Amino acid sequence: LNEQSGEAAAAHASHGLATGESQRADWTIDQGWERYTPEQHGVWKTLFERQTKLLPGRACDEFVAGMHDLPIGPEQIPDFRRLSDVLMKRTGWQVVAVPGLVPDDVFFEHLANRRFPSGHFIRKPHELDYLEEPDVFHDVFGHVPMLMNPVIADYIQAYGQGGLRAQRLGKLAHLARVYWYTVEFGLLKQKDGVRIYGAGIASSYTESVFSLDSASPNRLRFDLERVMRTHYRIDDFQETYFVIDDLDELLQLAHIDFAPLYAKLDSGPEYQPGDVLGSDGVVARGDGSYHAAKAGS
Ligand code: HBI
Ligand code: FE
Repeated sequence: LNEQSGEAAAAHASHGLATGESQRADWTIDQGWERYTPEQHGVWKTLFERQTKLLPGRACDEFVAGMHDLPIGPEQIPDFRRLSDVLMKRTGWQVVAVPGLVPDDVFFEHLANRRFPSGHFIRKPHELDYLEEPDVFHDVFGHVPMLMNPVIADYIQAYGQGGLRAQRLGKLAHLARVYWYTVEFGLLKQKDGVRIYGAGIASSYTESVFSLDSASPNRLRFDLERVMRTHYRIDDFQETYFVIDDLDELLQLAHIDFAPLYAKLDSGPEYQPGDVLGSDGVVARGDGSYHAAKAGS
């Protein structure tokens, strides 16, 4: 979840293991569902309720449908065993618990085998709007509903397989940008307007509003090579969101041989997060006011 290597990030994962918990070679642990305290379930409830109020008319139809069919509700942090039972029947995916960020190769290996690694911990009451590592609210509320969709299910598996290849070719940074601008921060054009499908947006109260309603960010048509050349922000709202026409556009990506593209990326420009190019399909050009105000203050 980081433009540097997940390796470095995982090394200072701050959410340690409770006594008696043990980590397997693939970094998975027991979720320890019985160990969540009433306060922790309460943080989930706060996050769940405010996000559920916000998402109608903002999240894409596939997100809403996935959420509807899963055992996810306000009262308790979901039990991964019950989520996996439903997911497995629908798309063959499972949710496995990890202590936080895991090394890139470990992450990809899980995805390639249709296991979604989810942080088992939940953010503290004073961190509701910002945290560095993916917790159970981001991973389960943000990602798991989309994994109920067969297209996303295949796309994320392909990302895992592609990640292992990209690592061998030294092109991981470029591939990670595709994940970032689709699975995490993607927007989708629906008949009735632009909607959210990215988990980083869908699990964020403030960015759910910013990404769709603010005049500040650019909303540009997704283009694979363009995205692979584009840096992203990990510490603040995105300056640019890339919009796809439908989820099938992602499935096509899963079938492209990236090797020739990686070779092409060895030369040519890199773009900054806020750049708009003459060749871009502009859905909405942002005025950049949000980040400009921050830079000036
Ligand atoms: N680990 N648990 C977890 N979740 C992620 O989203 C994640 C990770 N490790 C590495 C990683 N993401 C990214 O850096 C890769 O997608 C490149
Ligand atoms: Fe994520």
